[in-house]
Amino acid sequence: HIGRAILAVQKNEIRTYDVLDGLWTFVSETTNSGDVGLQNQWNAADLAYFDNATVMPVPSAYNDLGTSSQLRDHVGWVWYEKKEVIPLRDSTLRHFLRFGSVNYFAVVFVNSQKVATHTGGHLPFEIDVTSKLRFGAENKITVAVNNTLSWATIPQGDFNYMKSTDRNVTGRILSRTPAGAFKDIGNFDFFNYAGILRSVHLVKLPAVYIQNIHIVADHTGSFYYGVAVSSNVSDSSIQVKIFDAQGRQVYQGSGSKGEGRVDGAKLWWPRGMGDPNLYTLEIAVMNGEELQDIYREIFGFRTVSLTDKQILINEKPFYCLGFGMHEDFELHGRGFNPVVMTKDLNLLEWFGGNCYRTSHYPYAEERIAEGDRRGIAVILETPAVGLKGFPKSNNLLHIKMLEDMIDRDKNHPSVIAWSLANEPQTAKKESRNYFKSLVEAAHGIDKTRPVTTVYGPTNFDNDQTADLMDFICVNRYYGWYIDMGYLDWVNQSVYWDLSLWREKFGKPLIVTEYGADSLPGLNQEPSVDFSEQYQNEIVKQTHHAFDALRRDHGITGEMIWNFADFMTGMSTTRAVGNHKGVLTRSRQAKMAAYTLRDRYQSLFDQR
Ligand code: GCB
Repeated sequence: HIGRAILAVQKNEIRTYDVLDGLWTFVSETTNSGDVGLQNQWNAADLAYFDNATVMPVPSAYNDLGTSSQLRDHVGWVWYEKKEVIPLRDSTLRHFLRFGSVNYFAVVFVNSQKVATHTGGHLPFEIDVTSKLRFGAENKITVAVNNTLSWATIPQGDFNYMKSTDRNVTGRILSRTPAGAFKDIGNFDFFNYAGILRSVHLVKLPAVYIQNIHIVADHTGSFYYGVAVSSNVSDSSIQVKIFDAQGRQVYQGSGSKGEGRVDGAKLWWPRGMGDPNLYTLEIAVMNGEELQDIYREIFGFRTVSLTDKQILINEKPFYCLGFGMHEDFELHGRGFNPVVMTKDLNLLEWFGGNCYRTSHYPYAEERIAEGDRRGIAVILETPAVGLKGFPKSNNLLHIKMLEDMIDRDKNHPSVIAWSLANEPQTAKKESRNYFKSLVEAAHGIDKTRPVTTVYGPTNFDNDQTADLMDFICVNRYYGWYIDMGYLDWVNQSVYWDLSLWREKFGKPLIVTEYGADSLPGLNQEPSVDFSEQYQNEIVKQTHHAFDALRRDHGITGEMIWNFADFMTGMSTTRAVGNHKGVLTRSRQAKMAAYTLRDRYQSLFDQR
């Protein structure tokens, strides 16, 4: 019933879809209520008549849209319901319900019947619901969503009932916490936004339809492709064309796989190295003269390769001037919003940036496609942030998420690498086999992109996995988590630490995080922590180290943490979220933004 959603939705002469975004009926169970809704078959009821029924926009996180801390901090099930009339004229089409991202666990019902369950946020999934629909009538789509995190989820969280702290006080038993109290703490530094976070589509396809397309095109103009069709069709019925950006046909062929060459292919380059030239691969499935299905996939001719020091794009050194980011904004949280995406990417270009990492989960498909068009390189990361334990069951789930991610984004020229995880506890011996299997899985399905992991808690001498990676990413916070206040040590410490990683592994290295919190308008001269000046000085000092590393050892990129302030759970080190943004959460520049912009623009010009 359920499959990874591979191809992005597309409207064309054969394909169409309904967008199911908008206001859905919404009911929240009480926090951690067990499975009350499932047990009482709320899927068979009409949620709109529930006492606590309200509406919730899709796509959006629900957390910040209410007025109670209960909804914001909710742990457990919430229910969404949407009624949709499906036209009779569509009854010959196959219908797929496609979710861009539901965080974390989803149970989907159509007309009260369970059609699928799905585990994990940030990646799309689709369900063939054709046989469950009533054509020419109203249909009810119900989604139960659970955001509980545990050691078995990815990312991992610590779900714990509070241990008994009963004390006998002069004959009376007193407990510190109320009966049934528990904590669910995500093992990561961002708010666990939940709900239906990306668009929902009802995709309408013909009986015989294109399921998957893979295209690999390199800097010499050579390419090969593969097409999967839902039922067996003859090779001659699959027609293949390639068009350039002006719509001129540059290749024609047929068959479910093939290879060829486009003479004089214009290459895809990241910003600053050339134009991000794109091509269109058109796959048509014919039944004699009749067109059965057609799909147009955007791709680019480009090669990613490595030396011992550098990432090369089209055989030229690529230096990443980048950002760690988040999908995060006021009110809708991690819910997709094209307004925020557009502002973010425009600002990234304003800085002179050419690259970002999808810290700490795969970002929306729309954003990756914009990277293709703008020439912004992307390191795509799985949702595995902060792994502490490495059991087999997590490994299988992690591999599935990695494969789903690669299958979704394999044709994007802007995606230059796969990041397996952020800051796993890879000093543990058992992490080695765990990561070995991930590297093999990624290489097994995509031989054209390097694989990396972002290291934080480990060092060059105790990490058990870094040698398995094609290149290495390291997060370092000298002057903040280490040696707070000693700004004049930062340069030397950063140089010392990263040169050791470089020397030991002899692989390209990107510094994927460095930085400091600052509260906008908090000014202190001489600087103290949380002032704009302090953040600005850390950034400058770290840049001195980067210049020396570039000169002596070679590094292949730098990424500030973070592009913008973002929401987190409550903790003593966070004041209404993490303030390491060089932009505020509403995307206004702090002092350090100008330092970063000067640097990125001058390095950008030098290339
Ligand atoms: C890190 C994490 C990132 C945090 C950051 C911080 O190393 O990768 O998720 O937000 O540090 O600010 O502590």
